[in-house]
Amino acid sequence: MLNEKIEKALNDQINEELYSYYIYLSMGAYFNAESFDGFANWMELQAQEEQEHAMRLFRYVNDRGGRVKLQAIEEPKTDWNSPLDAFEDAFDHEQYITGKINDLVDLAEEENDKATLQMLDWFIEEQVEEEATTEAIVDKLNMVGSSGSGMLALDRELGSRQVTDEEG
Ligand code: OFO
Repeated sequence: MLNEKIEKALNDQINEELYSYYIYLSMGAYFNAESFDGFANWMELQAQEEQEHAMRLFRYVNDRGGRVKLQAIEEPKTDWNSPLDAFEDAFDHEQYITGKINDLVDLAEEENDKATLQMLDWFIEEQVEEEATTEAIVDKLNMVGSSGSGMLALDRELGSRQVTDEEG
């Protein structure tokens, strides 16, 4: 059985993950509108991953006899100045989410909830990957700068992202 504090914190994290889904979907819509189909593809797959993160927590709360209570999802930003601006926001967002996961770990330690700690191990690892991936794209966009051909090549590269078994 989950204690109330942990249950509330996990419900808040479900909301954070659904907001992540929303913000990446919104970035996907922005890229679609700007005809960057590859960037849009990458963001849509990223959004799907975030939905799966929310569902992992959703299932865990249910498995532990807790009660999932969905909350309103904050309206995401809809426009960015450039692909770099959007990916900088994505990298910042992932660092914010890492902080939230770390707070959850601290709470689970305080409450001596070993099952929650074990479940969160997956998220700790996932956040390392999420930060590394978004930071790498920010670095590439900085390298490309204002080069049109560089931007097209990067758009093509991100367009090749596919759903893999490790994702989610
Ligand atoms: Fe759920 O990892 Fe990104 O936000």
